[in-house]
Amino acid sequence: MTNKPYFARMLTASAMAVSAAAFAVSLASPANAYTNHSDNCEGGEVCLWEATGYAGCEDNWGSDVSNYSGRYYVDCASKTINDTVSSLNNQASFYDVTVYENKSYAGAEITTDAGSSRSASLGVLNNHISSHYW
Ligand SMILES: [Ca+2]
Ligand SMILES: [Ca+2]
Repeated sequence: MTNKPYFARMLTASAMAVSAAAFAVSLASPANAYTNHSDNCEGGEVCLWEATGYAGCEDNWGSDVSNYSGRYYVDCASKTINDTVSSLNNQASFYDVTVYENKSYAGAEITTDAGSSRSASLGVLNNHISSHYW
């Protein structure tokens, strides 16, 4: 996998964003660069991996997803996201993201701060996440 959340990569991306945007893009909309369910784990997204340590199948979302059922990893078309996520990375600059045990943001929950990740610390939610909310 090439989508590991190195802090160096994040810093580089931030520096590039500042210089490239030249403040033309509103800083009040930090999440507007994401692309849901794309090939890459990008800024403004929560990136989900099927295995611990940011390994295995991966998917990425910049918006809320109320039900993982029926959704599949972008690079593993036959692998369902529901109840299989074991690590994640919050690539947002400002927003915390909360993952939930059940669909519709219900059940046990764990919040991950902006710019933080969980390599193997999802606890009871390991292989049980079914929705996430920004
Ligand atoms: Ca898993
Ligand atoms: Ca679940």
